[in-house]
Amino acid sequence: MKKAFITGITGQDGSYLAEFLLEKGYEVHGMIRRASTFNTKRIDHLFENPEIGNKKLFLHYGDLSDSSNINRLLERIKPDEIYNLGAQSHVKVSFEVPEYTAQTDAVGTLRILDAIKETGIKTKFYQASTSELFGGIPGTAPQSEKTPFYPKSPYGAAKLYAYWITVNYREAYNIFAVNGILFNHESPRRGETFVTRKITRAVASIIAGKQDKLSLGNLDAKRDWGFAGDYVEAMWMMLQQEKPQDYVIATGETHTVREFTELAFKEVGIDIEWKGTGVEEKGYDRKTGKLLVDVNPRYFRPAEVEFLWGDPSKAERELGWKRKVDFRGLVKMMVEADVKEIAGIDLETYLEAATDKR
Ligand code: NDP
Ligand code: GDR
Repeated sequence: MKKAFITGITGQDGSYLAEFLLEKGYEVHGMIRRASTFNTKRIDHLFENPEIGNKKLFLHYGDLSDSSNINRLLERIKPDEIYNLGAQSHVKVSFEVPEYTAQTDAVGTLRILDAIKETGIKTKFYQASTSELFGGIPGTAPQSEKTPFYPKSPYGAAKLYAYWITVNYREAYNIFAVNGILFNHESPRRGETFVTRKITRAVASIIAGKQDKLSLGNLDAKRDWGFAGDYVEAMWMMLQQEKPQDYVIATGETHTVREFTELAFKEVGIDIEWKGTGVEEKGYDRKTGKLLVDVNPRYFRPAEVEFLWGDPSKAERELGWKRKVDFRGLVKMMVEADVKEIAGIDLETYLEAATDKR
């Protein structure tokens, strides 16, 4: 039985990857941080299965800032594959905590690579690199493995170091280490402060009568949004290759934040009216079925990545990877899940009831 070690197992991708690897018959070890509240919500369901919890899935306390712990864990577990998904992953937050972001996202990656080198364990290493490396410079899209980097945030700069130190340890010490340069990927498990989930939660909260207003930042930013469940498969595929190489993973489509918002609200029959900054009016008008969305500079970033559009052709050609969920399907999946969770109703049932009222 192969053993995998995942940092960031409690996050969106970590939870999907753990499921995927368990399904493939792996023994999965995950690093979790000690927190004052429960932080294992995304993987609790796995522990409920008596065949998995503490038989095939094991959690270990640790932190990417703690080298001695990382060394000890790797020496003890001796994983066949390491997936470094742990990170301070919020771009806007990285402007507020740049040093911490560098410690975790940049030096944290070095700590694992150096632990591999020093302990001499035979393992393969996956680094969660990102489309934020590209910075969305005009004229560079669609972005591929050959596109020059130009990070626009402390997060992007930290991930740039992590990218290059991964390449460097591969070349210098012959470690099987790869970068997956993943474009934005989302799911019903997406963190609630990322824009897609903020929007789909707002859809559900508004129809449930728990929220009236929605404020967003840059509506014109373009992102290549895919489904996280599809993307974790690509991570695994990269580690099954003969030679370690870096790959872009994306859908090859790009959409604005505005389009995502309109599509998400359309799923529940709400039309949007866009307003400028400082709109004081009530957001959702139940009589007209219209929602006023305002732009709040609070959500702007000191520097912005305006345009991301990935070219996944190398991964499609060499890994045989292909995304299964398209943009529409992703929006619908997220709206459905949040409507169920927050409004406590199936989307279909809600829509039927709404049609009956009309
Ligand atoms: P999440 O924010 O959902 O998860 C981040 C994980 O990292 C959590 O498990 C978190 O633990 C853990 N973590 C944070 N800080 C530390 C630390 N100091 N030591 C150990 N663990 C830590 O991110 P995603 O799942 O969305 O992303 C996974 C990885 O992929 C990240 O590295 C991200 O930067 C990168 N990425 C993500 C993309 C996306 O669109 N989702 C695209 C490209 C790259 P806790 O639960 O305790 O907070
Ligand atoms: P991103 O994701 O920065 O691309 O990083 P996020 O969802 O935070 O932002 C996407 C775009 O939407 C704009 N935006 C807003 N963003 C947030 N969070 N909240 C808002 O209210 C809002 N309004 C508009 C942003 O300005 C931005 O342009 C994600 C993370 O998962 C990273 O870890 C990962 O590396 C990249 O995707 C690829």
